[in-house]
Amino acid sequence: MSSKNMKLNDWVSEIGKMCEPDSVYWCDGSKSEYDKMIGLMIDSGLATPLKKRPGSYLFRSDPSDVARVEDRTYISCRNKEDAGPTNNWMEPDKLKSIMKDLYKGCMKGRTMFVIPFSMGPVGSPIAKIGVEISDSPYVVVNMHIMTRVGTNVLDVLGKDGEFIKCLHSVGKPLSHGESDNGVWPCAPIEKKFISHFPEEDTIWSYGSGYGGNALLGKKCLALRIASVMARREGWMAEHMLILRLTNPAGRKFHIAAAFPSACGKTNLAMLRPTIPGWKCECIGDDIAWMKQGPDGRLRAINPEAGFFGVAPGTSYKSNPMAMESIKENTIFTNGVLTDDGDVWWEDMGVPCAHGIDWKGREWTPEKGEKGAHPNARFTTPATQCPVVCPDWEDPAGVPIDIFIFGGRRTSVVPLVIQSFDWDHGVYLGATSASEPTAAAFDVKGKIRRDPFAMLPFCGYNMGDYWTHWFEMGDKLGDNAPKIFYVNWFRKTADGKWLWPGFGDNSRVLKWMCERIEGKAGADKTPVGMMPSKNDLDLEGLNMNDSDISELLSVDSAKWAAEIPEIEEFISGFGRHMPTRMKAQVEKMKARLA
Ligand code: SAT
Ligand code: MN
Repeated sequence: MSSKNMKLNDWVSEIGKMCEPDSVYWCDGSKSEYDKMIGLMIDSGLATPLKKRPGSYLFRSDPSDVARVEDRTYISCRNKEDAGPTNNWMEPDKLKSIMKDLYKGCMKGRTMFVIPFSMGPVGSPIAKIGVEISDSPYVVVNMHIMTRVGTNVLDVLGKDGEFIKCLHSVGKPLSHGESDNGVWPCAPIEKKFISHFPEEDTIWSYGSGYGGNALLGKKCLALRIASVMARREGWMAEHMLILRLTNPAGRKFHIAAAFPSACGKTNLAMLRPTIPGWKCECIGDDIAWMKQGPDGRLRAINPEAGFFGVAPGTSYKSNPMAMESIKENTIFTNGVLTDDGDVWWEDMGVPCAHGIDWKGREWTPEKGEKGAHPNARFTTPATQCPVVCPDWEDPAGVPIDIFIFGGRRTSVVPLVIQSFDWDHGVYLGATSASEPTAAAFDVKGKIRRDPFAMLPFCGYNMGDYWTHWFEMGDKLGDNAPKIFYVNWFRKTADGKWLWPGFGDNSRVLKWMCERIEGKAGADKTPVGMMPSKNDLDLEGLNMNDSDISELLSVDSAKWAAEIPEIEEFISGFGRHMPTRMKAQVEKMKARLA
């Protein structure tokens, strides 16, 4: 088979010559194709059917291949400065020559899959088409869930449509007749490369089969490459969830929110409000593409079609809607296989006395090691989420009213702030920060700044990205969403959580909606507009007055103490740092003085 698009056909044959697969297969996105791929992987010992969950399978990856590899991720453009100080860079010709040597014959013994996919509803004016070439059937089935794969994509592409070229290989050729034999195929870490060529709308990934390293529609296309396209074309590609909140009077509000990892983003995306009469529906849990619509408002789509969520910590308490979503037709990677044929992970809210751990070994809790990898994942279709918004696939997108940024701070930062204006909101997004977690990339004791939660995902100079944000504000004018900053993680001096979180976060969202309607009050503080205790709906929470005051307090001295570090951080972008950002820091200093 081939397509009507000569550029695509030429590229497929060029890659075929370089990678030397045994055969080439064009994916049609059908259920039978999905089942066939799963069958292949059951035969090669990579997939285990789960008796307890219809249509669901467990995979175990290689211990060297369990997460995105940021130090092997490159933005490869002609000028190093265009990649900026937050990205790894290599000169495109040099990187391509290194990778061509790796790609040479790398698909021997395997099938090369050609996966045409749409990010966003097929044919939406905000959607983009990609084609991933991969030698991994695991990638094919995950792409089936996470994107829209199918021949209808080729129809939209037509004879001369544009597409983003995504090349992927696990980097593990097989000799004739050899099988993977239950061993997750990948290459050693020093041969892994996740490379982006934003000037050519091209992605080359080698050596990893896991998540965002291999499912190239997600972080590689929908964020790194799309962020560059968005700047070029005047729209926004953001690391944001999208949700719809409907108030008791039936008014709909649309919220897009960016959080760094470990802040409960997927939980918020599937929020169950605890306040009576309010309804929340999920449109997306990870990525938002937004364009100004004909009415001047910012319209958002979720470019993805599924959720690739972190399993550990997901429970009926933390995220009941995710638990409901993954009851069937779900791919699990790196969880525990239980004796009765189910999957399990830490903090799932149910016990597991014995099973096979993510490394394939006998496991009991007494072993003192985690049974599931902390980055174990579920891949599940968005349609299976009981609170998926009926308009989640509206090609026109939903009009965004509110942007939320946030981070994980046990002190200093109050529950919620509204920005004074757009520019101040951009400052809040750019300086969003979390305290270090146990994760390897965190430096002990040092606050980690993750601007707009885009640090690992912005495909160009972060300073220019801030300029793009300021300019989007100018373009949107009065139609621009209002910007808020939240912190669900504040603690008392003796280490007690001050805020219940989860469904009660709806109380904070309610205040935001009422601010939009001009109904709720706010006090001016040096760091932004803030609710007083009477502005927030705290009914039924039983919080004591001193906890509420602490949660809503601003200590100017502590904020001022962080300014030198913020100045150092933003000055790291040199001449790319927008003067409007510098102006925000000066204003902040003056307000705190
Ligand atoms: O592996 S993904 O990049 O898809 C998810 C993540 O690490 O944020
Ligand atoms: Mn993410």
